[in-house]
Amino acid sequence: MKSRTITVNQIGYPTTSKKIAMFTGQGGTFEVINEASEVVFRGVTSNPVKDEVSGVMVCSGDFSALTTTGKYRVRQDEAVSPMFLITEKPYQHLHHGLLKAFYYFRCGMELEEEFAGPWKHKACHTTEGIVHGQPDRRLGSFGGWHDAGDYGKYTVAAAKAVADLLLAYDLYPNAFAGPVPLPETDNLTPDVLHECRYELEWLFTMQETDSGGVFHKLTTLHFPGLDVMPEEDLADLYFSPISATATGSYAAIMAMASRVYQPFDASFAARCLKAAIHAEEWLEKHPEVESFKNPVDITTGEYGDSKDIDERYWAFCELYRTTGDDKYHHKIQKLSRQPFDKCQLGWADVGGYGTLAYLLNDETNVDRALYTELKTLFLDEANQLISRSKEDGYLISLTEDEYIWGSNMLVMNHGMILLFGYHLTGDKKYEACALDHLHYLMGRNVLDISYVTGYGEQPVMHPHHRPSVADDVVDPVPGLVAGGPDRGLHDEYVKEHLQGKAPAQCFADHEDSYSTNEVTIYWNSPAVFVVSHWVR
Ligand code: G3I
Ligand code: 9MR
Ligand code: ZN
Repeated sequence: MKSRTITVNQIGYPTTSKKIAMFTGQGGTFEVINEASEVVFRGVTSNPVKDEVSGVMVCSGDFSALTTTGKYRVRQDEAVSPMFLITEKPYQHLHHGLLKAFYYFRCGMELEEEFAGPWKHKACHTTEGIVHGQPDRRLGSFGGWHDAGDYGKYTVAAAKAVADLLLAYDLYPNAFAGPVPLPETDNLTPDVLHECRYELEWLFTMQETDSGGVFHKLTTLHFPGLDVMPEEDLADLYFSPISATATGSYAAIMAMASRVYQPFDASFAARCLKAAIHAEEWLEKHPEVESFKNPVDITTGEYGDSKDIDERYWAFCELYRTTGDDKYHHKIQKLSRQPFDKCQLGWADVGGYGTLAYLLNDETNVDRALYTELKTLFLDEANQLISRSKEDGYLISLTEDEYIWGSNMLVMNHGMILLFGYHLTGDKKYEACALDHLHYLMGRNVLDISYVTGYGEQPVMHPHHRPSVADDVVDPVPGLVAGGPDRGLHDEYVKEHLQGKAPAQCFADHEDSYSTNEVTIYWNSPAVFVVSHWVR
């Protein structure tokens, strides 16, 4: 790392927003220069403070007063920041790329040059899956998105990703007005719904027809090598056993989809609702379920989760919002008395999605006391994110112990919580803090890196993403959000290279670092949500 860096959001800043650059090392006077290297702004930084999570002395320089559209850099002595834009809507291209990433994650169809450009490849994973433990039972389960840098498909991960995209569409439909374009683009149904339907159609195949229970995942027994293209990954596919967490989040996402797709395709909406209700019936019949563990011969991602109460809560909240049926309301009233986290938006902790579904109900359909309680809880969470961000050197809310595997998901999840804070109150402090989280993701961080491939002057170049490693294209597939710093040093590469680093520096832009530099659908999806707010 350079001893002195000036970091910015490498995409840019909206014209009327607060514009801050971060300086490591000493403070003092700084300048903003335009493309012709003319000085267009002069300012003085704040006093440097030691930021423990980032491991540096850091100070900030405010150039909010600069509102002329243009391309700029911040300069201080010999140090210069990456280039950025000031314009009314700087994030449209980024939004498009983050959404297009889902197309690149598609399984089971050829990605044609017309849509995929140089990242085209043949159809993959086109054989039936074997139900684990029942060698003669094979089921078709094609399509959907690969989870990540690996080619597995996992139900709980899928549910989180689709939930974020559908929530983004729900709150910000105008952000999705234009075509991506996709093979399905018809200018009738928004492309984001076409893209999610590709995943939902696959999810239908994960539900066991008779029982309504949902298989936890569909993967090979082991991860393939890093240089294997998807169509070359020909090992047998296995359905891992049904789990309560998979079934609960499946019920929730299907109920949500039923509501969102209703205006566009009533028969698809009806299929979604039927699937949701069938899954919910399985949950009813299975009140106590052992948590999912990988069968001994399967070593792909476990997505283990010891609690299924939050998935059940989310399912009831979505079923209630979609149907208005009191029987679901009673379940929510009962379950919500239990102690579990009702604000998280993870793949394991999904209580926040349930809470949001409840808070987005028409106010005439809610239990006032419960509504107020949940709203207060949610806003308290958002307020805490703001106080933590104020104390952070890079103005984000992550505590030291939140620099975990996939920390960028937390960065964007927190952005979502803050934007819902804004939605529920209209108070701009939430919006401003959410934007600071986006600035971190796009480069205003201690490593001076844009965590989105293909976006920004210094983006991630070597993600742990099999297609990007195995194809002959220099640039990685664009629009992918990398996991980000993980202070647990969970892979061999970072164990060897990053010992003793501060939490926010525990990241390596190296293809071997699967614990910091992999990409996943559910790290992209909250980023789509957050960016949607500024392109609406
Ligand atoms: O929640 C605890 C926290 O309380 C504790 O302080 C912290 C200390 O390290 O750990 C936290 O748990 C971490 C957990 O993620 C949080 O979600 C675990 O250490 C960490 O090992 C775990 O990582 C998961 C990883 O799989 C390994 O299981 C990631 O969340 C998850 O995103 C990732 O998912 C993989 C799939 O298995 C396979 N496909 C790719 C995907 C992305 O890498
Ligand atoms: O490549 C795998 C990655 O996609 C997974 O998310 C990760 C989860 O644990 O595991 C990676 O595979 C590694 C395996 O776990 C351990 N040996 C090295 C593998 C990477 O080359
Ligand atoms: Zn595939």
